[in-house]
Amino acid sequence: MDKDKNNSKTFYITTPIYYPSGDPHIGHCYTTVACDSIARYKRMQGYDVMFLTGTDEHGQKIEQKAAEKGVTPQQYVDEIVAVFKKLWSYMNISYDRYIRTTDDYHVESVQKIFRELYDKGFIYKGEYKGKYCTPCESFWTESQLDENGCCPECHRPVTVAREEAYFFKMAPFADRIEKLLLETDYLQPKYRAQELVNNFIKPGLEDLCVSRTSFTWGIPVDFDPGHVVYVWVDALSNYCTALGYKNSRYHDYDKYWPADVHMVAKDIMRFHAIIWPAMLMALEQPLPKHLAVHGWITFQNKNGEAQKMSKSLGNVVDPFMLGERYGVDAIRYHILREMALGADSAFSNEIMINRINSDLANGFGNLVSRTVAMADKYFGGTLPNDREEGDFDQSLRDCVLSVRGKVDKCIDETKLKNALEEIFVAVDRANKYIDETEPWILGKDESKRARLASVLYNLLEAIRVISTLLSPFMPTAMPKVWEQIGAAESDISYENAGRFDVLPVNVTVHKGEILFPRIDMEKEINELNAIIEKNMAEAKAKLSDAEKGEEFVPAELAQEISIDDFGKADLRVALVKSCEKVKKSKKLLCLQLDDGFGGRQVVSGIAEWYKPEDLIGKKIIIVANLKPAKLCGVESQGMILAADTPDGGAAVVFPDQELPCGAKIR
Ligand code: ME8
Repeated sequence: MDKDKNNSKTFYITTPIYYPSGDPHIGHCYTTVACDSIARYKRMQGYDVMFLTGTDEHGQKIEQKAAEKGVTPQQYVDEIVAVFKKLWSYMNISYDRYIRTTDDYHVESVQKIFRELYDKGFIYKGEYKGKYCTPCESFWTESQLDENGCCPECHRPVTVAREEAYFFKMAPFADRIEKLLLETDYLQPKYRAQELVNNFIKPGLEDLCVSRTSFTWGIPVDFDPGHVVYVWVDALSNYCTALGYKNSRYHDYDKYWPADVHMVAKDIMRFHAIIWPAMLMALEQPLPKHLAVHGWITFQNKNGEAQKMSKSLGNVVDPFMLGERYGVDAIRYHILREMALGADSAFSNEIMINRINSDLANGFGNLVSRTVAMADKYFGGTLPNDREEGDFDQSLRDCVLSVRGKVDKCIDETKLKNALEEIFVAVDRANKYIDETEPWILGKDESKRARLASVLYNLLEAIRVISTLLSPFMPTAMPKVWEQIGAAESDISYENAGRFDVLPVNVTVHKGEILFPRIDMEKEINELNAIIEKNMAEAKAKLSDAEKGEEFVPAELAQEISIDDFGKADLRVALVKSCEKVKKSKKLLCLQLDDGFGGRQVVSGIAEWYKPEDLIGKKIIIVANLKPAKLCGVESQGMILAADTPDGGAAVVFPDQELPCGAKIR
């Protein structure tokens, strides 16, 4: 079935529907800003675009969170959905439709979908027994669990679940899905296809549990009370129901389906790459054209390590706060420019500020302000009619006019980082053109006025093309650029981004505010670090012991040993007499100890978590009979005991401080 295009080109793009189980963060922003930029670009190209986002509001996790807060699940999700919508409006997200899985029309459609799959024999009743991860709302088979027997996605412990349930048969679709993944360009990036086939299809696709009886916050299976539809059938259907599939709320299904792009992060790739196509095959509906999978935005802590963003660690980057400080477009630019399709990207305040300063303040912002200021200074704002072509003009034009085609290709491949890189090649070329043509020297010579006018006009034209192509990515700032360079609305179009000599010959510029002010790195970093540290401390204090346990996944237990084996380790109490950092190492401290046997020196990799003064005068525990070793050239006679902490750090074990030095620990 082909889209009914009504003589116009259509384009349908979706974000995942997000769980309203906590406030949105910079990770949610990434997918949404990326889809928004593509949607805006496609609109600019003349497509009739449908851009869908929304919230996935059912499931056990929401039910539990609402109960903890003492509100109904509906009240709970209503409150958080309002924050999501506020953020999207703040980030200038131009979605065309917002679906909530609690909307009546969606509920109606999902019930019909469930029944159709049942009537066709693809859904049957059985008993589910398996490993279930509550936070991820996912069942896993034994072979899929991680090396610690935990959830392969979030690495938290799983529970054994057994209950009557409906199942969706996957086997009939295995061959077609394998072909879809390996032989078409459905999955982007393609290299993930083989991994999916090896991990899930080759071992034999298992039937999918599609109903639950252990909680009630879900869409009821209308022909079997007590069962609610298991989240993935409910959630994935949203992409169709939002267009009016099996409901009468909307009537755009024939127009927009199949989707051109579903964009998701790798955590939910499996569901979109295998289960969703299988459901559509069973319903005899066309398959989406592309599934674009990106990596995680992790948080880079001050030791440079990447951490998962987690509310309970307090390291969740708040997009409202960043937008207030640096402007929404600078944030949009930064996250799009850093994230390569497929790979993870660590969010770092330093990288963000460097990026804003170098690309936006010094690169593009400076290009605009210098050009406008010179047009103002030398011609009172309005360029004269005289022109004189010169060296470098053609090279500037060629470079600027080559950008649109390259960006088109990147957009079609959902490679937004590359699209921005291509545009910034033209920004650099234009800045170089200023250095080459030296307009400040031309300005001193009355006989060079025509040449100066040409140089400034060419720069204004370059800025017009660049800002048009940047506008889908930075929709708030670019209209301010157009105002400054004197571009009329008709000058700013996709067609005109492929042409030069569009602005009127005697265009008038208007000096305006600085588009992207330079950020004082040191001051900002100190302030941002203080905010994060405060959040982390608050989050830690807020956690109940149970939650701390939930976050922390202990390392796997080592192989069993005998008491004799243990007896071989000689553990002793020792006093830290002095301590200093090992030169040339960020991680090592060198400790001088009183071990009750004349003293010794131990080197320990705890400098990231302890300053020397935290340890001096404290009693600790050492492995006293460990063979000496050299660390960074410094001899270590033994090691000190420390425990893993939930945030990936180490905590030194302090014994009773009254114990004498040399006391043996058994
Ligand atoms: O999975 N980095 O919802 P969800 C990058 N309801 N992207 C991130 C991110 C991060 N740190 N954190 C979240 C669900 N995302 C289901 C989806 S779809 C039918 C149902 C983005 O709220 C990313 O797009 O956990 C990821 O796929 C999505 O949020 C998951 O959001």
